[in-house]
Amino acid sequence: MAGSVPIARSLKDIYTEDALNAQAQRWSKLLAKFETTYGHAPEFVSRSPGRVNIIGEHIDYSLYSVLPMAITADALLAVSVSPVKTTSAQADSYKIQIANVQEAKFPTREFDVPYDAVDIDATVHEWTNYFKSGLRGALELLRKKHGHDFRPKSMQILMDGTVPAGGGLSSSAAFVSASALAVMAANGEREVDKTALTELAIVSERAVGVNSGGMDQSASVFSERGSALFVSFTPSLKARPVYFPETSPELTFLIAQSFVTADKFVTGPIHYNLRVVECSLAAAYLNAVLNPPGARLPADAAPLGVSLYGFHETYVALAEHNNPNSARRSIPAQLEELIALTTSTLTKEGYTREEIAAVLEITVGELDQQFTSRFPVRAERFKLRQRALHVFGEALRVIKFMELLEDPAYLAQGSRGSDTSIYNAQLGALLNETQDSCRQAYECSCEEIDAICTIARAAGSYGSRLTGAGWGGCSVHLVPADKVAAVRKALQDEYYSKLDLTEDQKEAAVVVSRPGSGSALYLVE
Ligand code: NG1
Ligand code: MG
Repeated sequence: MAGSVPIARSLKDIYTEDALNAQAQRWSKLLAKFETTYGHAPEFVSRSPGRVNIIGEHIDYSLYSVLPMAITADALLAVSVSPVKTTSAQADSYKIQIANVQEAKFPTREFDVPYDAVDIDATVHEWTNYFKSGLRGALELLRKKHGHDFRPKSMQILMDGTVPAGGGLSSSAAFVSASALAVMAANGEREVDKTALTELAIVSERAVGVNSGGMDQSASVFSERGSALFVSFTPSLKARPVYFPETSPELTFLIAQSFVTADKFVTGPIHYNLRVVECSLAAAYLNAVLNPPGARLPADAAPLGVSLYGFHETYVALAEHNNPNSARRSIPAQLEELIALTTSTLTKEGYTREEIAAVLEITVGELDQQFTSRFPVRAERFKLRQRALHVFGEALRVIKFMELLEDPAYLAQGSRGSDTSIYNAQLGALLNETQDSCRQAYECSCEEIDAICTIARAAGSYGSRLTGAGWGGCSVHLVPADKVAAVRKALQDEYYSKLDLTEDQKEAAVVVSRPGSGSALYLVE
């Protein structure tokens, strides 16, 4: 699925049939508002969608494979390029003018950006930071290609985003990917390589203060209409489409909001960034105990620099030093072995900095320097065992889910029109196990999401779980088509009716999403 980001000529190239009408209206409004704002039409629109993760939660930053799919909701950036200013005052900068269709929430900004650096203040919560992080990443790529003296163009931008922020559908990755793509296109690149765009969006998003993995940006850039996306990160980033089998009853993915906003920017130090650190510490701890002395992992072992120490590298080191047979084991067998080793090695409920530093044979100061300086975290104890067990268990569930989806017996029964409920239910059971593990071992669910899952399952969902980072946000449900109405009604009666929701929120609370397409550039003729 490598290749360049597609250039769309019509909205039919971008959206599924059921979404076309509403999207066409939204696009006309965006183009018209661009004209009234800037006095001329935009040259192009860059587009990147949000995603829902089907299975594989909180394992992308440990470099295990995940299965997300793109949704219809997206970030659109309408853009025109202004001639470079040459007055002496502006000779060493270019200008970015950026506005949003939701002006009240996202105020208009104007920046003179010096040629040599894009400053991002990750300590303030500012919507345009996401644009700037895409800008910074794209410029690095352009400079690699054109040399250090490359002069970026000034840009006029109007944004329209429909992925709810803090809702677990990855508005941030959609915005950063669309921004990076817009900057590439504004600077003359019309053939933007998908892998390069994804990698730069992953690294860029960290400038906003979240030590994220690579699932969201991959899903946003690579997805193809009608299919989910199997993303693997090692030995290098790869994505392939995965088609859901014909089943009877037909399967749908229902996405339900909890309306609990989980803002990683605010809660990173006790939630998301802390989990990344806990995984990294768990890998380093296992390495220190299980591998022979001196078998130090390379710093920043993971590709894309996701974490300082990755579980995968720990395992490879383990295999090389202790048990040459391990290296030849299948991934599921490796994961089973890691689960057993974790259970026997990490026996405490939580570990203090002092305890971990002693095992790593470093000082507490060195530990903080290596693990918690770039993205600060707040914790007295690090729950290494629970986090590691979630990661290995979840990585195994992704493999089992894929095996089921591609099971010839399932495919044969589905295409014959025979009842596939037994298989459907097995897929659902894996989703339910993910939810249990997220709730108990990874502690990234919340009461509201737990309640939504219980209600949906009782009304006929095969499997229900949180999707995305958690601590609020969205849930995803595998529901037979003939039970969608019942699940909707149960959620309305038992959950949403108790909240004070606006009409728009009521409308957006539950959607049945078809797998949508990924990033695109639309040239305005
Ligand atoms: P959300 O919070 O849904 O955007 C985050 C991370 C992913 C992944 C999931 C958990 C970012 C951009 N994304 O998703 O990489 O780790 O949590 O599986 O931070
Ligand atoms: Mg996000």
